[in-house]
Amino acid sequence: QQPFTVSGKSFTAVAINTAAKAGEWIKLKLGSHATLAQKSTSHDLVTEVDKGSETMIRNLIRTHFPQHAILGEEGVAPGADASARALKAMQDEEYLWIVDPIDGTTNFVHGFPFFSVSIALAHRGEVIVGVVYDPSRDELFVAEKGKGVYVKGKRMNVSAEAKLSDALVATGFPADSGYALPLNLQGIQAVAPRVRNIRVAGSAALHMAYVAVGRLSGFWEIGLNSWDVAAGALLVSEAGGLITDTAGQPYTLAVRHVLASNGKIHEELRETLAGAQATGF
Ligand code: 2AM
Ligand code: CA
Ligand code: CA
Ligand code: CA
Repeated sequence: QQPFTVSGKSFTAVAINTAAKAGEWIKLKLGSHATLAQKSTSHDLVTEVDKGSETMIRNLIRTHFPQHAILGEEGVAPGADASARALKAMQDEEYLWIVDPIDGTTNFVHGFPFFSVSIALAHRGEVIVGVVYDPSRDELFVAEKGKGVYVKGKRMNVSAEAKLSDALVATGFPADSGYALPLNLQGIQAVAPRVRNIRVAGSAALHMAYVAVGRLSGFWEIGLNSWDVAAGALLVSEAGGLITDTAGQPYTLAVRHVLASNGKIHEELRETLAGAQATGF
């Protein structure tokens, strides 16, 4: 049996079709999102569209692979502890789909066209398929373990910048910024003078996809969850980049403080964050 199929059904094809369907539906709902709720604070939003997208994704995956487990953001109680517990309970499943039905909800709510659908499939804790879909630009970023990254049928690679001074990097502010906000500000203060520029566009998954295809040289963020990172992590590594935690340790599903890059600027970026005590560790 092929590792990327079960009874002739391709995991990747299902991931692609599911992300595209959910993304198209999200785009239709842009500007008319009805019920808006605050999950924990005014920084932490959820709409009916997040929930509808997750339901659609779960149903599509279940139709094709009823025996697979699914971990989705909107199926987990808010907060870092609940997220970590949910992952721990599921990470050893033979097949686990890890889903962020809208990554960049704040952008979606404000109509800022930088949000995505992120779908990953892990086999016994290792990500083997990662798909990030940007409905605003109709761009689908696809990675398969050992097979590289494709966008619109074209093989993609990370960028070539070898020095931080030539790098365009991105970061993000996670919403429950209690402990992360000061770390982020310290990190930005230390990194800004050493890079070409910084972007903070609001979707961790899409930022990582951009690292994979060479539009960004690097990305870091403190306090993410598995569904923000899993698909993007495979995109980055399959495009020839490096994905670790902010201390430089190898990526696992449990990593929350993320450092992704083209590989060449990784150490310089890590050192800069460490020097500013902005790694979250
Ligand atoms: P979301 O839109 O799916 O919630 C922006 O910096 C990134 O942080 C986005 O990927 C966003 O994902 C994520 N994020 C938003 N709220 C968060 C929270 N309460 N805790 C951790 N991450 C969050
Ligand atoms: Ca959220
Ligand atoms: Ca997210
Ligand atoms: Ca989300």
